Amino acid sequence: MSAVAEALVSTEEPTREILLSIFTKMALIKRCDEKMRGAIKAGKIIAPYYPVRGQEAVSAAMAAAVRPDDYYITIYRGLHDHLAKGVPLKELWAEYAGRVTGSCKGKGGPMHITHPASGVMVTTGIVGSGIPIANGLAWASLVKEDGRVTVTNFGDGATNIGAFHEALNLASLWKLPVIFLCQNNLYAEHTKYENCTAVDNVADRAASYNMTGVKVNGNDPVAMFKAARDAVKRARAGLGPTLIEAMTFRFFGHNFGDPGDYIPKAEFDEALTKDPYPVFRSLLVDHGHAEASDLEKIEAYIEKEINEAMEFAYASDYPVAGELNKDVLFEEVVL
Ligand SMILES: Cc1ncc(C[n+]2csc(CCOP(=O)(O)OP(=O)(O)O)c2C)c(N)n1
Ligand SMILES: [Mg+2]
Repeated sequence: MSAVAEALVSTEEPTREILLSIFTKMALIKRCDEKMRGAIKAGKIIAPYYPVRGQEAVSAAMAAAVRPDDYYITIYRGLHDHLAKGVPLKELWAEYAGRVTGSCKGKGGPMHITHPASGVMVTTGIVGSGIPIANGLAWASLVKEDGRVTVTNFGDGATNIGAFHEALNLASLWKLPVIFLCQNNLYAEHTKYENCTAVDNVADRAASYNMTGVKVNGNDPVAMFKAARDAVKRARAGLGPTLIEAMTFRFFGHNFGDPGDYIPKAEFDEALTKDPYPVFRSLLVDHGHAEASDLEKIEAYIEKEINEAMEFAYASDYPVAGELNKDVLFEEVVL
């Protein structure tokens, strides 16, 4: 890291307000994931779903470090990123349910959630494909001088795709305001990290591209927030991209229906002891940041909001066949 970049690294602790905003987002993500799995089981939602339970802290802390107008790209396992970045609950839930009131009018579904007003520009099911698109958004921000930062979220498996390497090289060369956020949950589908990746740490790959690489405990919201904040500062200061490797774990299978029985029991049990939600919840109370009753109020509010969003979604219509070819091409580009 250059001396200028190092000067931007801050040891300042996040304020109580930031901690509670991260907790609120984590609570929303956790409960939404639980309800989504319940809704699929009950046949209320018929869609592919990639559970996010266990990865709440990465998304919640990253989102606390960016501006509302910053850009996001994420993947099929994206519910946590969508919620953290602020896609409205009703539009999100309606899109999962394939209804006209969804963020993509019910035509995209969970694999393609897009909501420019909250900065979520692309959600993709093709592993690694969102990473170079982030460069395009970041390049646009440089040209337009809008000061925005683009965060692209992807898994550990995506770092073995060519597009990842090409994108990191170009982003570093052009000093693009991008944050490459690898959510390393140790598995790519059913394959363990070390069985498909030649380096011990994804973060080490940053060195090949003359870029800052940081490995962080993604289940620790404070550590994750600090790493995210530093990366955002570097990007906004014109110092270019950062690769963050956030270590985390997913507590359910790759997709809904996968029992995840390829994960050794000892590894799973060990990960459960580090479940970010209960750990952070206790920390907030133990360190005097909140009373348990404050957190219960937040959880009750979230429960109500999600229930309302579900009712809203299920009461909405499905798109009609005539909508099929609409919104496919955007013909006029206004710069
Ligand atoms: C280019 C491409 N190859 C393969 C797949 C099939 N596939 C879907 S998800 C996945 C695993 C990706 O793992 P990772 O990047 O670690 O993300 P995670 O699912 O763990 O969040 C694979 C191989 C795909 N969607 N796209
Ligand atoms: Mg993975």
